[in-house]
Amino acid sequence: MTTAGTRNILVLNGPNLNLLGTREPGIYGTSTLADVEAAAMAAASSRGWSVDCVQSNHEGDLIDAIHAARGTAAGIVFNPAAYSHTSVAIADALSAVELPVVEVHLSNIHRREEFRHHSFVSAVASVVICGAGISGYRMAVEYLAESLEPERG
Ligand code: CA2
Repeated sequence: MTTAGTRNILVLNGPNLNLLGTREPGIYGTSTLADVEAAAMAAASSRGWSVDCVQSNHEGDLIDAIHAARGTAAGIVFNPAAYSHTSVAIADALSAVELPVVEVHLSNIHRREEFRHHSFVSAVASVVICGAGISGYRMAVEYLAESLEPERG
């Protein structure tokens, strides 16, 4: 069951993802951030859940959004973008709020440059989805909704 009846998921996107669909379509596809958020919202609402969508290019703002999720969300779908590979502070914030986290990457980070192969967030995530493009967000929402309400199947 969800805590305090919160059937809400924070969908959090990190730096430069506001540019989605405008550059590098060969790596990230042609969907925009609005498309990503709409896909997550559709997946949630079809299961009776809602989403709060936040994107920031600033590490501290992402940390504040993670802290704020405590009490407003039952889980977090998070593409930390480049901060995945650099930010112990973000990993610590996720650890502190004790919410289930699904880390999502549009691209398969393991097929790319070596510096993208390690993610500090993966160590505190329940699930990691990478390489599925925008579908990864839908899968992440489905996982959280189903794992937080297993009796609903
Ligand atoms: O594959 C992913 O989703 C990434 O998290 C995307 C990050 C990258 O640093 C990670 O290694 C993998 C980059 C997001 C930048 O997004 C852009 C989108 C369009 C144009 C330029 C950047």
